[in-house]
Amino acid sequence: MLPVIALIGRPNVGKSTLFNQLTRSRDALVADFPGLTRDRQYGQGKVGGRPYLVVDTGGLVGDERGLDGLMADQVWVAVEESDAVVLMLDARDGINLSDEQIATRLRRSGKRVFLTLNKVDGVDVAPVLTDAFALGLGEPLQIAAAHGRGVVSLIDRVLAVLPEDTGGGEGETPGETQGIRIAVVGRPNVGKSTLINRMLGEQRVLAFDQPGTTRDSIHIPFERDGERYTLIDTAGVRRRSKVSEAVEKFSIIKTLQAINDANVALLVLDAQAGEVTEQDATLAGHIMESGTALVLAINKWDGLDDEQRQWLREQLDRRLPFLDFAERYFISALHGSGVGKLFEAVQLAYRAATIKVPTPDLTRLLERAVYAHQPPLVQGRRIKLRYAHQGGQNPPVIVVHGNQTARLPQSYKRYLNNFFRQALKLVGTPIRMEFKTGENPYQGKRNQLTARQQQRRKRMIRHVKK
Ligand SMILES: Nc1nc2c(ncn2[C@@H]2O[C@H](COP(=O)(O)OP(=O)(O)OP(=O)(O)O)[C@@H](O)[C@H]2O)c(=O)[nH]1
Ligand SMILES: [Mg+2]
Repeated sequence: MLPVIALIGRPNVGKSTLFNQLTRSRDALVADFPGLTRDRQYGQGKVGGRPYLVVDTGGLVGDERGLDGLMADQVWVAVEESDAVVLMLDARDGINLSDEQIATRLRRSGKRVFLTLNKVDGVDVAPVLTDAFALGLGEPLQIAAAHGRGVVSLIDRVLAVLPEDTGGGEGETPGETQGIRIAVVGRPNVGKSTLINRMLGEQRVLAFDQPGTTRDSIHIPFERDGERYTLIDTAGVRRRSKVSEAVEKFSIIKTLQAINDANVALLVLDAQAGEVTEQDATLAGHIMESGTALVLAINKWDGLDDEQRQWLREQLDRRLPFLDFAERYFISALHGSGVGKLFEAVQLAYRAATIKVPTPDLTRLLERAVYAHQPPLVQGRRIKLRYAHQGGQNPPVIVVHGNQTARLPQSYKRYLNNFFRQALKLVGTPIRMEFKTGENPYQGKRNQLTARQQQRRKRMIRHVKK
């Protein structure tokens, strides 16, 4: 399961700055999709091939009351749901009573705490170090989040003590006994439990609970028409007979982990809510970010008149334009209409997500795409795209090799993405495009620089880095 790291600390210590650093690797991957807004609080990152989830929290003072108390409660829920906590201190501000109160509570939580001293750039940390040590959480790791200093060692240290993500997220094929893993996700009350009940109950399926899965999300293997599936249930349903009484507990962390564990996410929306909400869009964004295949189920479609249906369709186009690759299914979990079709949709999305395309075929497609529409000139030189190979599955990763690929405009990347999608008839899965610049035509041809030129070059590089 995707390990979860919570960032905790007083206001202004630099939690959000660190969050941005830790999730930046993913920025590039999702930046291509228009309309997608990133969640400012929950983000995925990857270091050395290991994915993780980071939670940024609001600043804590230590002894909040009233409304502040409620907000602080949220922070402690995040601590509860995480595998490791990074407690941030401010080297400029020093350690104060708030830090001590937070540290005390963290020590009692039994969570793994990584004490981290931020903003160590340009200050004498010696006195603060002593105070920090007195918090009883060991010696703090020193970082300067704003400059990215120490950030990788911090995450390395955290990941080293956390269990490997064996959930089979990105790039893995499902175990033979599990079949296609489907995460049913959505806001509270959209009808996830009813839908799961339908999917399991209506058909002649073999369903059984598999207890002992960590952190409350349960995996329900079953078979339908000779195809194996595993439903990953975040809705808090335990027994089929008790579905109607089950109180749904919504946890974004649990949801994100389920998405990451799944091959296909079944995102359930509530048609009778009359709109696509912010939270729907955020969940959709997370699914995009994780690269999981996607089927959109618009539930409670019964009882809407034509005008309401039309309105909702427009809402979907407007608010979730980046999900144009996913098919929409209008269903009623309550009455069962459209539910059977979801299985075909899931299979289709899964097949698309796990497609294997040989390099010559991909390269031919690339040539066709380039022939139809040339990449632009950059400073008088044409960007050349030479060949493509597949770099992964679920989602399919297409790696395009050429020169000056770093300068390809977003619009051209999008064009290629659409071209491959249409040519390969991929429905229900995002495609991830990576661009690599291969042999540099000027390689080995560079003139030797004189000592003075080298000095100058160093100065310029230093200047540019600032
Ligand atoms: N000098 C220096 N400043 C930093 C560093 N990291 C963050 N800052 C600055 O500290 C200020 C607060 O940073 P944030 O990341 O917003 O702090 P936060 O902990 O998220 O604050 P709250 O969300 O309000 O609790 C900003 O002005 C940052 O630019 C650092 O490593 N060095
Ligand atoms: Mg912040």
